[in-house]
Order: sequence, then structure tokens, then C-alpha cells
Amino acid sequence: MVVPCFNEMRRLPASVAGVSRWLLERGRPFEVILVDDGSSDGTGALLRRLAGDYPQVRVKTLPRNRGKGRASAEGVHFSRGTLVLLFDADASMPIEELSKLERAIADGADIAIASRAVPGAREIDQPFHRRLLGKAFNRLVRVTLLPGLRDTQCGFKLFRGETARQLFSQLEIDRFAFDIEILLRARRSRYRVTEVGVRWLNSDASSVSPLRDGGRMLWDLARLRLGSVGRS
Ligand SMILES: Nc1nc2c(ncn2[C@@H]2O[C@H](COP(=O)(O)OP(=O)(O)O)[C@@H](O)[C@H]2O)c(=O)[nH]1
Ligand SMILES: [Mg+2]
Repeated sequence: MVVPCFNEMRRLPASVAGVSRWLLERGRPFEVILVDDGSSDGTGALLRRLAGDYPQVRVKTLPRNRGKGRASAEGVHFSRGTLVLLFDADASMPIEELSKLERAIADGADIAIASRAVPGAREIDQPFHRRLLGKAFNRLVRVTLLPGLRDTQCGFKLFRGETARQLFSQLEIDRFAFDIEILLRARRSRYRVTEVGVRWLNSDASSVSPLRDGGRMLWDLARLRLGSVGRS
């Protein structure tokens, strides 16, 4: 699994402990690739410590902050698994939900994305304004670029390994709209994408700023729609 990490001193240790425990108990081989996205809060040292504590953890470092998309692509590039999971540092999707995504891949999908907007999804403690913003953004994505998909933004997506490595090697969008570019490219390459309803916990305050990051996302959406990125 690949975890993009930007200033995650507070949230990451519990997340890594939780997923490692669950994955170890399952007994199948796994690796956890933590990518430090140019953090300024000591996350770098924390990641090195975690790599010492857990033999399954590997660390990659971006010298300056490049965005969740770029950090994810960097991690995927170094991945070796037959399956690759993208996982947010705050573990707002409980790792047990991975079984549902794996089932979707076993049933023939190339990519299984967690969703808060299809049957089976449950949101716990999501503040009203964030739910509204999320819904509006997803609607815009559905109307302009990805008809049929109801929630593209969950930080919990499972790919066949080769599919992930191929798609992410082409990624142009560095920040939070990268999921949309990846899913667009997946459609063009005729990969099968399945949306899977998951249980979802709102861990705590998001690190995404609606104004700055939201504005950038709209701009990237426009660039994707006009074809100035995401084509080559
Ligand atoms: N805010 C922010 N998050 C980043 C960046 N690069 C990587 N990330 C990671 O992207 C994920 C964003 O998750 P989170 O803050 O929970 O945002 P959410 O989408 O509102 O749940 C976390 O794993 C972050 O560490 C960045 O440049 N800015
Ligand atoms: Mg989150």
C-alpha cells in the first residue's frame, strides 16, 4: 500500500500501527510505502523511525511539497505488489474495508474505488458543510468528465499492480484532482472500475482547505475537461 504523507506527525503513527496489525494477522505478504511529501513538521524523521520499527515499511521522500497526486505517483512507482492500495494517512477508511475492494477485483475489476455515495456506504460524523461540498464536487465531476461515478475522492482505492504503475507513470496533475485524471485515463484504457460502498469515519479536521485546494481542484478539472492535461 502507498500512503502519501504531508505533515502527518499526529495522525500517522496510529494509522500505521492499525493497518500493520490487521495485515500481519491476515498473514499475506504486504509492504507499506510511506511517501513524505516535503513535510515541515518532523514527519521525515517519524517515517524513518517507523521504517525501523516495521520491516514492511519503506520510505520515499520528496524534498519539497509536491501535492497528494505527485506523492502518490512516487510511491506507486516504487511499489511491487500484484495489488496496490492507495491509503490516506488519517485512515478514515477502516482497513477492514479492504476485503470489499479485493472482492471487487476478484470479480473482474481492474480498479476498485471506495465510495461514500453508493449502497453500502456509511458516513460517520461527517460535518454537514463538508458533505455538501463533497457532493457538489462529485456532481460536477460526474456531469463534466466521469459520468456514472458517484464519488471519486476517497483516499482508499485498490488497483491491479500493473494497472496502477501504468496509470500513475502518466500522471500530470500533482494535487488533489489527480484521482480524476487517473480515473479518466483508466476509462480511456478500458480498465474496469468498480465503485464500492464503504464504512467511513471522519477522523478529524481535514488538511484540505476548501478555498485554496478547492480552487485548485476546479482549475485542474477545467484543464482536464479542455484536454490541456491528461491526454498524452
Ligand atoms: N493537505 C495535503 N495533504 C497531502 C499533501 N500531500 C499528500 N497529502 C496527503 O493526502 C491525504 C489527505 O488526507 P486528509 O487531510 O485526510 O484530507 P481529506 O481528503 O479531507 O480526508 C493525507 O494522507 C495527506 O498526508 C499536500 O500537499 N497537502
Ligand atoms: Mg481524511
